[in-house]
Amino acid sequence: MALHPYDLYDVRSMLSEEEQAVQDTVARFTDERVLPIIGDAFDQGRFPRELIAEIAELGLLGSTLPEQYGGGGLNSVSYGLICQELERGDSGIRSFVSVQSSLCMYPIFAYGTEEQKKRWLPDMAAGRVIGCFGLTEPHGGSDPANMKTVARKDGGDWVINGAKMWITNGNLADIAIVWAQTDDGIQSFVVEKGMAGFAAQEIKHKMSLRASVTSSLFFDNVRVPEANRLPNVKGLKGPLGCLTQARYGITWGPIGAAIACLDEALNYSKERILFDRPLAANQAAQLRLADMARRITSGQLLSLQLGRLKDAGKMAPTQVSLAKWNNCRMAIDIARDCRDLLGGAGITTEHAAIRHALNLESVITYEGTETVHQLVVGRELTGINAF
Ligand code: TGC
Ligand code: FAD
Repeated sequence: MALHPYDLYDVRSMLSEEEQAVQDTVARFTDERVLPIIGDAFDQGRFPRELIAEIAELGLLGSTLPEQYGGGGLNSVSYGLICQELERGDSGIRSFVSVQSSLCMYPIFAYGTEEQKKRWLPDMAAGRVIGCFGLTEPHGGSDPANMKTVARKDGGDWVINGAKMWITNGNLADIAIVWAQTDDGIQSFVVEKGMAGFAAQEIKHKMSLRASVTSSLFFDNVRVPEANRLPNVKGLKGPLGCLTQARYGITWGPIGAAIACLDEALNYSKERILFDRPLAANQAAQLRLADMARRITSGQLLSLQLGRLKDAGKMAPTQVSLAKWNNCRMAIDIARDCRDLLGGAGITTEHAAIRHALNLESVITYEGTETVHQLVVGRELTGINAF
């Protein structure tokens, strides 16, 4: 029996019927709606916002949240498969869904009041309200504890001053989940578009995640009512708790990018005739392709087990760090190698490999750089904090 080239260990057979159905639905969306337009969108530096309504219609925003808030009640493995299939199209599309679901809807769900959940979550699930997540600041994203943005209590309101940088969806967003230092530790505030003193400025000249909006946010005495403070968490564990959710999804996403690249390189190398034989007939080429399949298989098994642990309530942040590190490294190495196997053809966005390789430069950096995740694992092993 022939094995599936992108699923050598038959991970698919370990999925429930519902998980398989979710994967098939999102795969179809990527094939039919994302792949035909994404090369041009990347060239033009444009996030395809025309897809938002369909993404929402498919239930991909807040898919794991309870139905009473507009969510789909899906399990974590299904959410992972959503991320994988979207990133097979482009990391920018997966980023949009990650930020909306894990970084914006999740904190409102986990740290907000019942009133706040009812106020924002159903509209966010429907794609009518878009969010962004402001944690990183210009002076150093790896160390968010050194936060300079402050929120000061003033009567019944809060007044926010500071700046955030590299914020996905910044200029698209209707609301921003903003983390700020207070007299009582780090807290989060829902800052609404149009509030006086709040501005977003798009970051241009990106060579990565070009089909995604990335912005700086500025807060100049922005007055936010107490009703917009998420009251149920204080301290760094608030934003880090959101990051654990998003990083979990990001362990799956790059598997999709890597599969897209391997698919392209396999097809190309079987058809490309060099020295009177297909490129794929050379041992050196097969070694490279086999190594890609080996690394994808390892990544798939890692994420699936992580998802099962998460669904069982047993997932530890260090396990997420290991998988985020492994799978981003796996995918960026594969994308670069596929780009090389395509020769000169690999340098244009007519083919996907270079777009994925460039996107993965962001994916390996955001949500904790590779080094940050290595140091988290190192700390777990040694008991010594090297940050
Ligand atoms: P530490 O001071 O030890 O811990 C503070 C508190 O947080 C708890 N905690 C966590 N909770 C949940 N999940 C985690 N992953 C957690 N890690 C720590 C911890 O238990 C403690 O709680 P408590 O109750 O004792 O106060 O902090 P640390 O030493 O662990 O943190 C250091 C470090 C470097 C790991 C952390 O600062 C870090 O992760 N830095 C990287 C920052 C980062 O990833 N930024 C991402 C910004 S968002 C983004 O990039 C979005 S891109 C999205 C897209 O487009 O897809
Ligand atoms: P720095 O923290 O300055 O790191 C620079 C280098 O130093 C890195 O190589 C790092 O690994 C290394 N380093 C750091 N600490 C150590 C150490 N102790 N030992 C050795 N080396 C170390 N943030 C948000 O809040 N919201 C978003 O929506 C968001 N979206 C993003 C979208 C894109 C496209 C990008 C590129 C970034 C996004 N980010 C977002 C920010 C992202 O999380 C940060 O870029 C990331 O956390 C790293 O921070 P930094 O860029 O300031 O790099």
